[in-house]
Amino acid sequence: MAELSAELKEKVAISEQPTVEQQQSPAGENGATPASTSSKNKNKKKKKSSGAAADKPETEEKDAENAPVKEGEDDDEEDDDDDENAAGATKTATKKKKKNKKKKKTAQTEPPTVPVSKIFGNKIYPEGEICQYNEENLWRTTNEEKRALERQTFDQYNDVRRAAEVHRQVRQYAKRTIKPGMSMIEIVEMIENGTRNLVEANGFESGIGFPTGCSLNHCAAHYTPNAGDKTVLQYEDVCKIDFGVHVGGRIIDSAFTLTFDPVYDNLLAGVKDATNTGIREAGIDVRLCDIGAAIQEVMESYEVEIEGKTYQVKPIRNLNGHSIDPYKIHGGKSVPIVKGGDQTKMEEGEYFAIETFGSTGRGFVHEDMECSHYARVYDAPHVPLRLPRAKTLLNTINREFGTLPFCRRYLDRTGEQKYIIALRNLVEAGIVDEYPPLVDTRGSFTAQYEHTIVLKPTCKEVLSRGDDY
Ligand SMILES: [Co+2]
Repeated sequence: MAELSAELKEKVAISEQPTVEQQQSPAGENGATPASTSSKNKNKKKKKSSGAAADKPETEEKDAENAPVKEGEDDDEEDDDDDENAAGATKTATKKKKKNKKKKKTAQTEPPTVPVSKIFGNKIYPEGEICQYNEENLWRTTNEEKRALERQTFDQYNDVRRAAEVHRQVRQYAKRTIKPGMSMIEIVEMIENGTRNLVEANGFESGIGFPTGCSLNHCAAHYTPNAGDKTVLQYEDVCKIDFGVHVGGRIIDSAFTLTFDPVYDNLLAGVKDATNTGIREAGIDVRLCDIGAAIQEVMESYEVEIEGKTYQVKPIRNLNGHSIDPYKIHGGKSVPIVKGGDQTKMEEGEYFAIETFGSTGRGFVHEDMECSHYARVYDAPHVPLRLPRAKTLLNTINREFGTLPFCRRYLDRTGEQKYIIALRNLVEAGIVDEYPPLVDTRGSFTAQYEHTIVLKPTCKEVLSRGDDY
């Protein structure tokens, strides 16, 4: 879920200059994925993407015979294996077989309904991508004190890894299932039902982290359908799927862009490369402004040709990544995606959503369209509410969502009805914040990629990394 720059939040006079006509591509029946190479457009790319960070397939489809062996943390297991190896090959084979049988995993269904806690019977969830710190922090890798600190925090990491595994399984199902012709409501409900089932949604213990964004085309962020929205996904749409999963308030915030027309391939490639650049640059004592500068340089090295017009991919300069605190999606630090940001540093133990947005428009968003996203203000002042309806609505929000963002559809599920005026009262009283859709110029196209990382004492972990992105 994107963070809007505070200093740019005031409404600015926007000249609504259409930059490109809506794509006129023939509605094709082929659901070509963005992975297919686009030969028809000369997608120039000045800079070579290293892509190194994206390549590790640490989240393979779970083989039923493969116990979820963890590296490093699961010391007992490692030791056992060593003993076996010492004991000789034959013995090792028999013992291993037995062991695997005991730990045989339950397979996931299609659509996904099996909680990941049933798939990982030992309740140890897979690590994300592990990245070593660079030079000045390399000492951390082997430092005993830092290693001990990390072991003490294992349960917290294991919780958020469970959320990450849910995110991977749900999004991979969504990617192979979402097709043009589906309504936006069908799409978000598919993702939300999958999330609730796989994370065993249960009050504040575990559940959805924030509303499922499915922003289209020039809308970059914070659109999810409200009840009655008839919007249907089109072949030529550029759809940002941004959804959250939490366990114990530890939120995974991760997003990707879904397209069917290969004409957008280089827009997506540029944004993916930019996000991976931000992830690569992130580290303890790294200045946030330096991350923004690196992201901008990579993003702007891409060009995309749409309808005969070439666009340099622009970062949307008033959208940011952000730190994440427990039950608090926007934790207080912003990760810019252009140069010139502030010099605050990242610190040990912090969680960050590294997200970048690229656009063929102005590279600047403003609020537009009907609002769907809301969240109680984290440290809201106590305001006496005169209207009983606003009071009961606030009780519902406190009971169901606490400080986690929610949308109108989630309020509908709680049985709340005719709450629009009461909701507006809460916004005006400063108790609830609204997050309206954020759009660039009409006719432009925007893309997004996002991962959640944690700066552990000895290494950086890209929690939501999968073999898809
Ligand atoms: Co976010």
